[in-house]
Amino acid sequence: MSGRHALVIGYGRSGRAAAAFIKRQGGTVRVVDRADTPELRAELERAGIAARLGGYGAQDLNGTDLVVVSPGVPWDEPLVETARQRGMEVTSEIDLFFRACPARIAGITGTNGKTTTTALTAEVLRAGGLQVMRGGNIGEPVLDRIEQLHAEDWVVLELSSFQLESIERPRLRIGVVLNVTPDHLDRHKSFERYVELKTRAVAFMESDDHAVLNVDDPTCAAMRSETRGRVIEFGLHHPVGNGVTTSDGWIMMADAGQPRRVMRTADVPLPGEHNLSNVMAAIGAGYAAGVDTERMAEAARRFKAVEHRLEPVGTFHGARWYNDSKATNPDSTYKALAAFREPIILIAGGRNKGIDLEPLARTIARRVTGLVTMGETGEELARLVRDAGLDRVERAADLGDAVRKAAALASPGSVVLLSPAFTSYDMFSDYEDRGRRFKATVRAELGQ
Ligand code: UMA
Repeated sequence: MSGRHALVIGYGRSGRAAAAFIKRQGGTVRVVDRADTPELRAELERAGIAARLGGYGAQDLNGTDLVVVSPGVPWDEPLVETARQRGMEVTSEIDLFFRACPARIAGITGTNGKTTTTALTAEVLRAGGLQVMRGGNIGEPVLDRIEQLHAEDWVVLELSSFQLESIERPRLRIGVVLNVTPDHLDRHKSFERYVELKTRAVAFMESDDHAVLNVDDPTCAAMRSETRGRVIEFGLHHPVGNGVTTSDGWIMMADAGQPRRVMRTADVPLPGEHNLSNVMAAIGAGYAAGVDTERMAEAARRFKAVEHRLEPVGTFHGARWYNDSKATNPDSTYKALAAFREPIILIAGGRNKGIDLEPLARTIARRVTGLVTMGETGEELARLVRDAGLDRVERAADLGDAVRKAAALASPGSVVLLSPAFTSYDMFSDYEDRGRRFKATVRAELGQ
């Protein structure tokens, strides 16, 4: 980076890590960001970084030879396209990481379950005595920690489609693909393009790498023919040749020899079949890294829910409340709805990413006993769910109102679930902000 003049577009978690790395390596950094807030200004000043805030344009490329794009900035953003046309190098925090990382990288991607499986996989590998750094889309940038890594270490990365798009050669020693259903179509334009980006997680492998693929998902199963790596399958509903399966209440490892028991399915500490599948994926990754079966089982048994993914908030007036704010697409909400047998009061709604609301409305009407909607899609979702036959539907003005209305619909023994099915950007700064405010509001409104 010495002698390079970088322009970082977007000064969030990823941009901050990239800027710090480039400066440490002897390059100069300028930042542009569409936002302009006193906090952002203060932070840039503290870091001693020159910036232009409140927007950007072609003039910001003057004096630059390297453009670092944040994941939230479209890869075909006009400024980025102009940089390419001018022959400048375009990269990202995660791309710079892949280029310079001395350690082995295990990557987890898929539409849903990435964060839980990333956290689980990191625990499984650690239980095997391996040195592990966890990061990526899970909210923990890695480039600013790259100097801590050694060749024998493992990096366990959650990889989003935005990140996979921006990595020139995403070679993974272990690549896990959990599932692929329509998401982020506003950004990637077509489902085909989205699948193509997810496939990059296994497309750059060599023959001693491992692709861990969900055979219950046809798109993932088809990736078998897109990789040179060895395939480890996992599946609950389809036969597994070499990999992780279930039989008679046990998670089993089926490889060349006799299938071996790993752990009881009843000992999986997270609700729902999708979480059983996530645990099986992490076990597949652990197997690829050579972790002992008993160690893997121990790590999975003691695993705790990740914040904002079916995270228990507490029991109030006999109803159990859950924060599933990470559900930013319908498929994630379907999985949450399938995780409980109890009557469900659902809180949903937010900003739409170009998804048809009708199938969601029909599933909600069939599966829940009461619905409270909020945010930009709130009105339409409420109407469609009523049309699909559910009477107990309320429209909330804000989060506090949603919590009070859901509490009024709940009864002892029911589950109250925030699983919005849409992004949070209409009312909150991100899904974490939405989840934390939800928990605080529930406790303030209903706690003792
Ligand atoms: N910004 C612009 N122009 C834009 C978009 C954003 O200037 O067009 C600015 C914003 O004003 C802000 C900054 O860029 O100041 C934010 O950058 P960012 O949106 O890339 O967010 P980061 O904080 O850098 O977080 C990113 C990932 N965000 C996105 O992919 C949107 C985080 O994933 C990730 O955890 C983090 O890097 C560390 O790797 C979050 C996410 O929502 C969790 N991911 C999506 C998902 O999971 O569905 C893909």
